[in-house]
Amino acid sequence: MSGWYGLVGAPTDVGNVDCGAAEGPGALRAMGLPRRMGMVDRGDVRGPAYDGRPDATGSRSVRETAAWCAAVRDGVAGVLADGGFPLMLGGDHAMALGSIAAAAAHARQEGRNFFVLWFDAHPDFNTPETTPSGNTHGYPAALACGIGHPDLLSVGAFTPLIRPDRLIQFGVRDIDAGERANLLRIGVEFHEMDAVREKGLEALVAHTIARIQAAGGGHVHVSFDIDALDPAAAPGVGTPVSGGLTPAETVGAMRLLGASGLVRSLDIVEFAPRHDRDGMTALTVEQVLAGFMAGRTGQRALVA
Ligand code: HAR
Ligand code: MN
Ligand code: MN
Ligand code: MN
Repeated sequence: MSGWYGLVGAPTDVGNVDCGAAEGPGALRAMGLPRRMGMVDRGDVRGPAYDGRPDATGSRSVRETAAWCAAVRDGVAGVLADGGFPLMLGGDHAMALGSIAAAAAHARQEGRNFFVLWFDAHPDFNTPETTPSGNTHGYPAALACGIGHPDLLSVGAFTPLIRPDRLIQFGVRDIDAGERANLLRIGVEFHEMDAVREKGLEALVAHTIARIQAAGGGHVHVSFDIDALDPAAAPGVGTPVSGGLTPAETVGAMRLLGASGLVRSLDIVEFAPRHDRDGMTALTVEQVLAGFMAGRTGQRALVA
């Protein structure tokens, strides 16, 4: 198991005009998070500026999103190739197309099953046909499953990057009508907040880990959108939705994921420092990450 974390920053909000996520990586560095957590900072990837003009499909900044995602893909692939554990720090959630493209290719090369666990208030399962906004940060989970704009699908070396029954979502509570139809048609497992309240996040995640282990294990990529958390604990996001995850249950779930030894790559996206209050969101993010890392350390001690 990789002993070092390679931070790849993606300072952009190309997926949603001026939502503030471009300032995320710089703010977390300024607060000293990567250093405190002992990460290897591989710096920021770069890409073009936002151009909000919709194309013929109604999607905004597709070319710019594709360029950023390709840079993220290469940055994350570099960490994996060097034997590290990539932490992609967004940036908006469109960037997950890049990290998932890298993780899926790595999993395939190593002969592992590939799973994605998606923590988010939003399923990000729109296509150009269903999007209400044209914002590409509403697309990445659908793109990973092989549906959506061809110029974005081409960021991956193959498509779909993931079998739809191997994408599992937690905490979703703001689902557009057409996007819900997409999820049901493609066959994605998504746990809305009422199910999380009823069954408990940790129980749901433990069940998912057991299911993955029963399928022979694999490479699990966790894509964590900070707006999955309740805005009371994490107000620093561009698209807050009330009724979200508590920090305590999220830390517990992330600890389980770390301890499972299955997770080999991670995104933390949509941090918008301009909407934060007294550093609350940054602190919550650090706790969530610390829970994950502590779980992994324990797992390493167990197998040592
Ligand atoms: N579903 C809406 C759209 O597609 C809003 C998507 C918001 N996405 C994020 N990431 N903040 O989850 O426009
Ligand atoms: Mn590897
Ligand atoms: Mn998202
Ligand atoms: Mn979201």
